[in-house]
Amino acid sequence: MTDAAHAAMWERLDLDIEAHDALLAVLGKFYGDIYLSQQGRLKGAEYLDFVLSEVHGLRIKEIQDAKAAGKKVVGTFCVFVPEELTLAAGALQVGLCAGAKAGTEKAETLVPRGTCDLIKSFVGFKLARLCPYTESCDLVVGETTCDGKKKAYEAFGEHVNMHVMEVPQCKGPCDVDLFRAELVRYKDALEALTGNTITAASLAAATRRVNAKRQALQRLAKLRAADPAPISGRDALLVNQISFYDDPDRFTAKVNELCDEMEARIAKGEGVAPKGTPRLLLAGCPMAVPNWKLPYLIESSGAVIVGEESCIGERNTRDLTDETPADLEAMLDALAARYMKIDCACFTPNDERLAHIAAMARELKADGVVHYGLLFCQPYANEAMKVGKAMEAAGVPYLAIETDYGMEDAGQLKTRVEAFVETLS
Ligand code: BJ8
Repeated sequence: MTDAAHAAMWERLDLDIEAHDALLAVLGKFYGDIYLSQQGRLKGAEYLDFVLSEVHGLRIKEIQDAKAAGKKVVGTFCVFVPEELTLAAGALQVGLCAGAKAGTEKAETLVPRGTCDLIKSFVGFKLARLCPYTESCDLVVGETTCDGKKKAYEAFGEHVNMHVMEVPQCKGPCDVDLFRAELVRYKDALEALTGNTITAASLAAATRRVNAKRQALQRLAKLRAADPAPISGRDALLVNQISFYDDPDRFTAKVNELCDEMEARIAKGEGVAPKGTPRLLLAGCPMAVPNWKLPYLIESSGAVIVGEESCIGERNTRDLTDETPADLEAMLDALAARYMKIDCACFTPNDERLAHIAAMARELKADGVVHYGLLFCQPYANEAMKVGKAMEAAGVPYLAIETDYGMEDAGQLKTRVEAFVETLS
């Protein structure tokens, strides 16, 4: 696509062209500094570079073409929204979580200042007309997870066509029933939006596609147990970030190709950092594109990240949906069972998350755990303390970091990370 074709498409989406150009320029520079400067990247990373370079270009064109062919586009902010149902209705699903400071002043006219940057970012991107994904959506799906999000959706819903799913806060049998009922309500909303009926056959096919994507990501996650690490944490995070935007089948094929290359690299004993480089597991809040600050600071401080315990990581890919049910009702049961395993900090109690972090640290041979909390995020700030105690009990060195999308604290964070890495060397 030419620059002129891109610009025409963005104009049709009513983006603020000047501000959008400035955003892409900053993003390009940031990506160059953080990604293209890496040594020993996999050949398959060229695909990641291409997708990122076209994240507001070719992928948006594909989405616009699909819309012109009659498809509907659904935007989401949370891994509780089942892509299986969206695909079964013949719609496209895209992640709208935003990982950059944008339109903050405008966002603070809709949500309080003391709101996490993830929320302010998606509100800011909308109000400042900067996100072609948001502008492509026919329906935006929110969810009642943390208080910040559920209240923000009330205000956000004045600007987009919105459906909010209720996610329970506990995991008893009545909570599973509640979420099962919410799946039916979402299914009804999708059918009304698309005019398509979700059948057992369409849901079975969609479940296989989504499972295949998660299996490819699981395969990649497991290969990171090798020492030396076959892929940088930055590239692995990018793979997970792209999973929310890319065409699911193409993405699955590309991740499997990347895994083939990683296996060949492991067989040769090669990696992105020398054997013995301190290995860290990153746990906590999700890191949406282009939130790469902390991974960059860690990997430029002499350590390598070997796993992400987050929704843009294993919390989203750990569990598959049972493919054995043959009728629609049993398939919805299977979906409810699968999604209610997600160990988001919005649940109480949420002790399984502590066990998952300890197991990941063990399996990935991590030398330490870094907990990332977004400033003003209560659920993960509370759990950061519990994770610290659990890691102490497990004898795993631990560092808790709270930060936002700004760069003001980068120097101070780097000093803390370097000191932590030093103790592991
Ligand atoms: S399932 S982690 S994607 S809710 S950082 S907005 S929690 S104040 S993102 Fe999440 Fe779904 Fe849970 Fe995952 Fe609130 Fe915290 Fe902000 Fe957060």
